[in-house]
Amino acid sequence: MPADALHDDTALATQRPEAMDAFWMPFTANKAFKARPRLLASAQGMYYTDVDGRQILDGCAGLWCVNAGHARPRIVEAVRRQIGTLDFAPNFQMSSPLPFVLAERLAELTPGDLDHVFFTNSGSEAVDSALKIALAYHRARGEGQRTRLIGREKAYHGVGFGGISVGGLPNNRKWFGPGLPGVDHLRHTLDIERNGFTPGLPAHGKEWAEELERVIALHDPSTIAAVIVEPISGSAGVILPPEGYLKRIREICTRHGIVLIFDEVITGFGRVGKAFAAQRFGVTPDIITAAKGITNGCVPMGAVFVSEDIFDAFTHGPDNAIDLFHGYTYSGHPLACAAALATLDTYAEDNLFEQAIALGEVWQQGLHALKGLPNIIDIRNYGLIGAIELAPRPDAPGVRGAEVFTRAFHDGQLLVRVTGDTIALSPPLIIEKSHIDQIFNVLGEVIKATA
Ligand code: PXG
Repeated sequence: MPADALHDDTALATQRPEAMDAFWMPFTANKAFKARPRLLASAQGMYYTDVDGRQILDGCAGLWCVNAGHARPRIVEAVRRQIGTLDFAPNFQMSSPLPFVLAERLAELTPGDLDHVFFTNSGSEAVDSALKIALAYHRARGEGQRTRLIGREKAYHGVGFGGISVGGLPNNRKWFGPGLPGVDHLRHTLDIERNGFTPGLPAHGKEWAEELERVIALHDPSTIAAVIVEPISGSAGVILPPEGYLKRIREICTRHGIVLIFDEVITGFGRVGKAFAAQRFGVTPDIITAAKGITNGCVPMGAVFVSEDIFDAFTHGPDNAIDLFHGYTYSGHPLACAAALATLDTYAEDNLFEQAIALGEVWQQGLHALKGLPNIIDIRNYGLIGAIELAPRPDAPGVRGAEVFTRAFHDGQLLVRVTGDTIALSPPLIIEKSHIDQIFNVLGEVIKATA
């Protein structure tokens, strides 16, 4: 038998599989999915093609990650070439050229002096790495009593034990025991009553930043290591920072010597019109976590960017002492580095970081034109992010949202994200006006058709 008859990759990847039992799908209602699967076979630009040959408009850049659109030639070629050149290289006391080249390139994009990069393979790992770095930083400076971490309600910081501990989504926490000790939470900033249907940043809610002073005082400032926030919460259904809120959080952290971490896994790499949301909001944290768009989603990679001050705290030991007892087999993987470098080139060539501002107005208008359709209780947007919040059915929260999501896919050939009863949108940054019209036409029809 010829070798390719044994293993025809194209056929395997593009046809409905014979059995679907063994793959335990993440964050999925496995029974419902397997009863009516949605299987994507290929992708190009703004569109997926599913296994039935239907074109599906990608309204969420895969999972908030394919910011440059699918199958960009430069990225495809770079990964193809890299795997045949150097498939793996260890990064513990060894390395290869690529992570150094990539780190320098990334440091040019980050705000302030966040010029040192620790590589991970996902956003969850980036978050857990950032929390560990914050704790170790204080200890390295002789402030080892700073062990408390502060997150927020409704936050999503991935699924590691650190991430779910500082995260604020009850379903992601309640199944898994008590989590890290010494964690406290601020309230979230969603306030539909005061801010409902506001285009862009909400006007009300800056005062919630003052809660941080209260929580810090309760525990004593000298015990707090870090505060972690998503500049915009994505997974909880797009929760925006009220005007002035992040600046205030920054001021309070600075006053008390607390490390401020921005989790930019979603907001990084052009999603809001700059490389990072920190730059768009004019607030510089001490650490940024990133992932997703760093490789345009095509090879897993995450990163932690740290300030000069934090990095310096680790470099005072003898030259042969390991400065951080932390790392992953695949930190700085050559394939991910090659993908990331080609991704950064693609972003630059096409000026993609500017798109979310250039198209922001059209996006905002299209989205807010849905106001008035049945069951819509709020619409939120910033950069190329959007959310439509639907009223939950009294007896069945989440079902209306799930129906809109499945109808959009099966009837409207549109991929969106759903979380509870909120439809979230984050299209590739190569989106054009015609796609924007298509997204909101389909969603309008689907929402009208969903009781
Ligand atoms: N932090 C933030 C802010 C995220 O949005 C993570 C950390 C974890 O990244 P990894 O790579 O470990 O998944 C995320 C991930 C959704 C959705 O539809 C969002 C994420 C992942 C899956 C689905 O909202 N964000």
